[in-house]
Amino acid sequence: MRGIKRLIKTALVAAGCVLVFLSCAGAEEKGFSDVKGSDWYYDTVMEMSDKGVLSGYSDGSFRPDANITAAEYISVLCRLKGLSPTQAQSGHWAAPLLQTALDKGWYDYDENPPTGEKFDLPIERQLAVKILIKAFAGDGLSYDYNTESAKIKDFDMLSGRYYDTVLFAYKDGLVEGDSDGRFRPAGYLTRAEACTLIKKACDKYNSDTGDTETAPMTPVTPYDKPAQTPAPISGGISRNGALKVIGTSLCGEDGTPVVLKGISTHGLQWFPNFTSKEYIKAAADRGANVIRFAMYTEEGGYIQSPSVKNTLVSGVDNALACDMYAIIDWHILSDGNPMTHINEAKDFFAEMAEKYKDAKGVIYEICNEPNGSVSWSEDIKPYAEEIISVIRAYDGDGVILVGSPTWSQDIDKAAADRIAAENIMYTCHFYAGTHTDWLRDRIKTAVGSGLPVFISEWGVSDASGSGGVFEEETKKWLDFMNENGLSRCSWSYCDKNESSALLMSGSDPSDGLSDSELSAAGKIVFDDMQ
Ligand code: DCB
Repeated sequence: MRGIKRLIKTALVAAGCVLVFLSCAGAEEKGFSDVKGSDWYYDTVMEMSDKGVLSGYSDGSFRPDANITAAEYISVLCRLKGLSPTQAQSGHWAAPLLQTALDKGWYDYDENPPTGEKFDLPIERQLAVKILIKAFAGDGLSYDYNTESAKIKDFDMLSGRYYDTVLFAYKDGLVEGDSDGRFRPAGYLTRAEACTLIKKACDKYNSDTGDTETAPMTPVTPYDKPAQTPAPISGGISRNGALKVIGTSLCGEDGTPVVLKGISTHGLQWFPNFTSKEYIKAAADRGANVIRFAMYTEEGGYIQSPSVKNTLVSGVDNALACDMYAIIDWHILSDGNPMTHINEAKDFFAEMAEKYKDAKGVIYEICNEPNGSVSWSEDIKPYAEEIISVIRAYDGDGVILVGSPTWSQDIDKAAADRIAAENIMYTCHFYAGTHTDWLRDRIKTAVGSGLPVFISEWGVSDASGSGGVFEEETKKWLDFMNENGLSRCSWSYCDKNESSALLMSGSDPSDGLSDSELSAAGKIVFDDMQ
């Protein structure tokens, strides 16, 4: 019977029927009891099993219609890419290989913890595609956001963290929607579908054996515009005093336009040490005059762990002591509708506004990046109006920043339906590897129509926070921001192992930021502050 020999050979034994994965090929017997020549996946399943990429169960079946589990799917890809197992936390048969995949950054801890609790659950389609793309295409994915997202009927169901890999997979033709054009991001994959998906990637990237990394597909865009002289850094709180918004400009207390150039922390729940006075001073010494404190609401942030507020407060106090403006960022992200936690937000901003009403350096950012099925006029604007009135009850004139749909890119929607309040600005966020001319054009139009814009988060990477560094596109953006006097904070002041991080892993800037501690991103960002 098909599979029995292989089962013994590979010694992957468990009670009952076991899916067998092989690292070396050799088609011996043909056929699975439940895969017929007339099945749409017949050729693919046979080809993949002949190549030894995957095999069936010990009872001779392939179970094409069963959902593939995380362990099955990921270990197939690991073998295909020739990864070796590493020491694992769990005793699960797939744990050593999955540990390697985790270490390689194919997926994040929370998506499939090494403790194994999700190993035998069906893998979500969006995660499966992400892992496939990470395995075959690496980082630095290029695609056109508008073209690809338009192909997906249920795009608003796609979680933001899968955005770049899934859109890239659409661009490369690895994924097509179902007959209704839906991707069903949180749905599962059958084993036949997984087999087809993996085969498409093998064909596309021409690597069906255990080869190593493929070159990152970094877009090369010609850029011949001469470098602009950077706008001068405008000094800190002691020089500019309390900020106010005049027309489209952010201005100091005396009405002179100022440009804030600085940094955003990563999630405070993960990088609390970056709120220390020493770390903040290190950034100030490199020229930053603003720091944004990204207090995530989800992903282990404020809603689950309210004490992260204390981390934020100590960061804000330290920034003020370093003469830096401080942005209090209510960092919504995985739940893209600010209305979900409006009550918590009201309490939080009431407390912050009361505490900082007399501080000249505090800026409130009330919703980082709305996304998914959220409407400017129906959700964000009413949310903002409520929060602004809460803040204004204590702090009559502190600057307030407001986000917009599509991760704070839809400032055109805000421009068309503005909030009636003083001293507010609208945020626009960009990532150089993802957002290009079209977003600069949108900002230009919005500012031209009188909208005050603040870039409270931007990165040299793609929209996932990794990929790149996209130097050419970053340069275009820096020129653009300097020409237009836009204030900005770069994502992110941390040492996470991702290309948007400004510091090299393991950096300790408590005694100042040395050149060798700056990542490629950090060099670009801090150079712009000189
Ligand atoms: C924003 C978020 C920010 C996120 C960065 C990069 O999200 F405001 O929280 O940071 O941009 O994606 C990333 C970190 C990762 C972390 C991840 C989840 O760098 O280390 O694992 O957050 O906490 C954006 C911005 C734009 C778009 C999508 C996202 N976009 N997004 O245009 O599609 O999905 O997170």
